[in-house]
Amino acid sequence: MKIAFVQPPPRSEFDRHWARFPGLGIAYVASSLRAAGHEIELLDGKLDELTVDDIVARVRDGCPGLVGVTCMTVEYPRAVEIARRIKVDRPDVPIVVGGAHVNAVGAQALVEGEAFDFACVGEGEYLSCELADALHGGVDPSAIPGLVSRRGDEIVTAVPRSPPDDYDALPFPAWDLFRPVETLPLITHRGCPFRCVFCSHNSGFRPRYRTPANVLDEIEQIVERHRPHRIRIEDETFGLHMGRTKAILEGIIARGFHRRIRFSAQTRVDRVDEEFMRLLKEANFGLLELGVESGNPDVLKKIEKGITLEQVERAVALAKANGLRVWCKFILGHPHETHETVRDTIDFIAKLNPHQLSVSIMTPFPGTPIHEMALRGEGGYRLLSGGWEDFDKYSSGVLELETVSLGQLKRYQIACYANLYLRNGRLVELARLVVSNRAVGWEMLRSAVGRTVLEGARRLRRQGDASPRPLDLLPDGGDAAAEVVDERGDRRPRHDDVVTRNTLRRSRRQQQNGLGTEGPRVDAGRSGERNRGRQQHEVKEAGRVPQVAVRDELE
Ligand code: B12
Ligand code: SF4
Repeated sequence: MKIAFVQPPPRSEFDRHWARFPGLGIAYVASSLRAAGHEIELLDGKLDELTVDDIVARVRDGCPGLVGVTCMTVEYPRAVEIARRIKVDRPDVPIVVGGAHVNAVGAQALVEGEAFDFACVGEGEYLSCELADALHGGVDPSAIPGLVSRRGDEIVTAVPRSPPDDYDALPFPAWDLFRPVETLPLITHRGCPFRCVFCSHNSGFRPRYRTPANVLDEIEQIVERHRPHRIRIEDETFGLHMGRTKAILEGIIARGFHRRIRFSAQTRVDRVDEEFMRLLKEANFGLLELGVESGNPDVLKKIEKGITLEQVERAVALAKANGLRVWCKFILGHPHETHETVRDTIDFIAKLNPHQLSVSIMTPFPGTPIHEMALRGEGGYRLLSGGWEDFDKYSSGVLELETVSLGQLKRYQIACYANLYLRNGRLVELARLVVSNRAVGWEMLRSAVGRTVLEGARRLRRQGDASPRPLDLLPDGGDAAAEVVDERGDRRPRHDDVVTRNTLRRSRRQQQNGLGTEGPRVDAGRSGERNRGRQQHEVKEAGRVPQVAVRDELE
């Protein structure tokens, strides 16, 4: 069967910044499908700069028997738009959606995306082959584990899919389908057992490993066939199983890959030691990414990061002493964050003086404890937007705190970067950074200024009144302390802040469709295998469209 895979095009400068990295998930799914005898056409809106129109035209002309779309949360609205447009020309072509967003929301991906016929919840290598075979053979695919299917007005969720038993058995990602790039991703294990409250756990909690020999064979294939400048190890924590990690590093050195290609990786500051750093350097890992998140010890405890500031300082010092470049990543807007804790972070960044820095704003990705806190107004949070397109953690407009407004968070975000370079006398580097990232920098600045002006205007209008209080956004009708405020430039706020009763509106839509409103709660529980199972089971039992947990497109 001919299958078209769609990578949605970028929407913003922030998206464009990431668009140079190819998608590992679809590269894996495509290679499994190809190994099973299917023909793959890649429609890459990022690397090939295809527009939505281009993608729709290519599907119309190419007549695939199945279209697969991948998306993270921020990309989901774009994915929905593409599917809807494809269905206008080709109502007969089945469309399956997968990726981090779908793994988190499950059946809801079909509730909100009416043009999707199927959703893949979990890993897609085997599921996609089973789906393609079923469709090819005219068999009903709805019992395929991990699959959510639309059957008329009904959404059917099959039992959850367990991850593969043997990751060494998967064919290597199909990079030949992609345009050649400077950096290719590689993953040596999936799953992270830690419990940071903001993390999506897209690959689940239980770590599943490939053998070092299998990883090294993939590196060899990449070096021989695709010749990128760098391999970026995408493991969430490269040092998770240190014995195995060191075996991979020693293998890289023993097989001479370190002389042919550069590497980078990310890990936790508590999963490093002197020997690991030395091996990284020897194996030609130029850059080590470390998730630090906050410069305040109490905040680190609240977010269950499980690390201390001392461990951070030690890891950064060890990396620098071994000649590695260090890239530290922070988040502003943690639960109960205050101006003081943010200032601690700003100071800590300057003290650490990493070579590279990323500072994002807390974004409540579905399936995370932060998402649930935001919905309930816990942690001092106020939910500002329910639109998935706002779920970009660098330009995020989704959350603010009662104590620190979004405008302030955005200004602090810029201050973190400025302070790092200015306080450490790195003026030339700062100038270079500003020039080379001017599009993203400009968008960041524009967004901070825009939000600050908006907040100033609101304060004047309100003359000190509090924002309208939360409505029952949770599907169980509970007293959710959350509000949805439309602040996007193209639409006018209804009152001071627009509070949207999306459940009400959705209920109305469901009533019109004769589906009733008392569906089970599909809460965006953690995307770990256990909760995924619970969600799906509930939907299946009720056999009808579930109520939706939160968001809305703010008509
Ligand atoms: C590599 C990576 C990137 C890379 C490459 C992204 C890419 N296009 O693949 C880069 C650096 C570009 C990146 C960028 C971003 N990322 Co990122 N990234 C990751 C990381 C570390 C690994 C992803 C990966 O390759 N996993 C391994 C593969 C095998 O798994 P997979 O992608 O889920 O794919 C499997 C299934 O989902 C499924 N599948 C996927 N697509 C499809 C499609 C079909 C049709 C089917 C059937 C199945 C299927 O099958 C695949 C194989 O099993 C994850 C963390 C993680 N563990 O997932 C974060 C993660 C995916 N990223 C995340 C985020 C938030 C982002 C950003 C949005 C950050 C931001 N700016 O806010 C940007 C995206 C910008 C944009 N618009 O593109 C979040 C996503 C959360 C969410 N709900 O959206 C994650 C989960 C990190 C986290 N812990 O929160 N990212
Ligand atoms: S943030 Fe990193 S360490 Fe924490 S749970 Fe997520 S992947 Fe694991």
